[in-house]
Amino acid sequence: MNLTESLLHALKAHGARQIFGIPGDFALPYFRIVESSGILPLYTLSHEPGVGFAADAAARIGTRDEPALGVAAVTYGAGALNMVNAVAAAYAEKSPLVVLSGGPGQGESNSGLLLHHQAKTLDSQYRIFEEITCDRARLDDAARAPADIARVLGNCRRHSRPVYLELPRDMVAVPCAPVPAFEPPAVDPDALAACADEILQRLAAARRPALMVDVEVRRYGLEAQVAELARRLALPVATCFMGRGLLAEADAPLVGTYMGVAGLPEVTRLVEDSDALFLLGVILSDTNFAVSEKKIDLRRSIVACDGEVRLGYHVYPQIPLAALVEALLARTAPRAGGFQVTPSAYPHGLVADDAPIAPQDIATAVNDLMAAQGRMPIASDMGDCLFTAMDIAHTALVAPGYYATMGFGVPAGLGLQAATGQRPLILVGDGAFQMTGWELGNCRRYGWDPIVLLFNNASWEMLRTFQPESHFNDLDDWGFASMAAGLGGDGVRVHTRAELGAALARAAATRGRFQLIEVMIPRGVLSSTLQRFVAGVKRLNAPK
Ligand code: S1T
Ligand code: MG
Repeated sequence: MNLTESLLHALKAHGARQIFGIPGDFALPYFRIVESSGILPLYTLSHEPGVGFAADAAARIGTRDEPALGVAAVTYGAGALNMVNAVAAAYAEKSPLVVLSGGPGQGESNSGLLLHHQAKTLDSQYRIFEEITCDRARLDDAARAPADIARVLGNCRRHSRPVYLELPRDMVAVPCAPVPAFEPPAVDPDALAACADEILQRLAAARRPALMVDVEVRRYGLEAQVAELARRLALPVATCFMGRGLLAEADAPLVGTYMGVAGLPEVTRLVEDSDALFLLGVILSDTNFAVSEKKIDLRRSIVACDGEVRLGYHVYPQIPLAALVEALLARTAPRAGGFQVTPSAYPHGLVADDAPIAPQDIATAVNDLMAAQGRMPIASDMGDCLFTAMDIAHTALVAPGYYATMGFGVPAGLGLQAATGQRPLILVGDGAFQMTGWELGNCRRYGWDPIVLLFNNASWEMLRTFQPESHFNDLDDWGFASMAAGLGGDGVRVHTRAELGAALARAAATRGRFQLIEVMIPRGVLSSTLQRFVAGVKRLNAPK
C-alpha cells in the first residue's frame, strides 16, 4: 500500500464518505491515486471556496447520523490559499474538515528556485493553515506518516475542527504502513461523575431550568441522546441561531430558536428567565447572544462546550460532550408519560394571489411543500434568506450562522446531496449567488438536482438595513433564471405569490435537473426576523 492509499483508508475509517476537490500539478499525483483506487468517490467542483463549503457541509450533515469527516483536496498555493475563508468558517463553526494539499517534492524544494504557487516561503501555506486548523502534518517521511495521520485525523474528530495534511508530490506513491487507530485521551471517571452529579443537582434545584443546544450536539452525533435527556429531565429545549435545525429528526421537547429581541417572545422568555440555563455544545458568539433582551448571566448557567464544563466560577476540564451526555443519561430514568412542550408555530397556507413576494411567503411556500411531501434538508447562505429560514418548520439545516460568510449556500447544498443522497433545498441571496452559485453547473455530471430559491432583491440588502444611505449596496439585475439552462438546469423568475407556489410545485415534481426559482423581492422588503434583528442591534447599540 502507498502513502496516499494508507491515508484514504484512514480517512474512510474516521468517517469520510467522499472527497471534493480541484487538482493542480502539485496535486495530480495524489489525485490519480484517489481516482484509480476508488477508496473514496471524488467530486471536482469549479472554485476552491466551493470545494471547502461542500466538504464542510458534508461533514456537518454526516455527523447527524454517524461520525463523519469532510475532505477538501486541493493543489498547493493558488488552490489551498483560495480556500482559506471556507476553512476559517469550518474552524469557527466547529466542522470536522480535512484539508489535503499537494506540495512541492524534496528535490524541487532544494532547487534554490522560487517555485510557482509559492507565496513568501515554501512554509508560508503551512503557517497560514496553523491559524485555522487544530492540527496539521506534512507527510514527507513514510515511516512517520502513519502516526502523523492517526494523530491529525483523531484530533479532527476529537475537537471537531479542521486539520491540514500536506502531501509532497514525490511522496504520494511511496510504500507506507497502514494508519493505526488513534486513542483519544481517557476521561477521568471521578471528575466526570462529580460534574454530572453537580449538573443534575443544579437542574433539580431550579424552578425554571431550560436546555439550549448548538452545533456540537450534532458534531458529536448526540441529537437522539440529548432529546432523550431533555425528556427525562423535563427540560424545554431551544436551539440558538447557529443550532437551528438541530433535533429536527429527534423526538425532543423543542420550543424553537432563541434569538433574543429578534426571536419569538415565548422562546426569549424561556431562555432569559431561566434560573438554570444548560448550554450544551453552544458557541458563545455574538450571533447567538448579542441581541439578548436581558443579558444571560453565564455565572448562573451551565456551559458545556469545547471539551470542558463551566459552572459558576469553576471548570471541569477534559469532559468531552459525548461522555457528559452518557453520564447524565446513566443517572436519569425515562420519565413516565414523557414531557411535551408547545412548539413554535410556523406559517402555512400560501395565498396564491398576484401580490408581490415577501420573504415570509417563501417560508410559507416551503412549509406547505414539506407538509405535503416531507421534510427536505436545507443549505442556506448568509443574508435575509437565513433569517427567513427561521420561519421554516424545523428540518436539517446547514448554514454559516456564526462565521456568516457568503458563498456557502449553493456548494453546501451540493455537499448535502453528495453526502446524503437526499434532494436539498438551497436558500441564497443574489449577492451570494454571484459568488458561488455557478457551482450548479456541476450538478449534471453527478446527477444532483437541488431546488434553489434565489432571493433576488438586486441588493446587498442586509448591509442596506444597517447603512441605508449607501448606494454601493445596489446590485444590477443579472437575470439568473435565464442562465439556468446553460448550466444544465431549469430556471424560472417569479414575481407574485401565485407564480411562486406554482414554480415550487413544478420544481418538486421535476427530478434529475437542478431547479432554480429566481424570486423577485422588492428592495427594502425584509423577513420579520431580520427586521427585528436589525432593530434590536440598533437599539442595543444606541448610545446610552
Ligand atoms: N463577503 C463575504 C464572503 N461574506 C460576507 N458576509 C460579506 C462579504 C459581508 C456581507 C454580509 S451580508 C452581505 C454582505 C456583502 C450582503 C448579502 O447580499 P445577498 O446575498 O444579496 O443577501 P441579502 O440581499 O438578503 O442581504 C454580512 C452581514 O457580513
Ligand atoms: Mg440581495
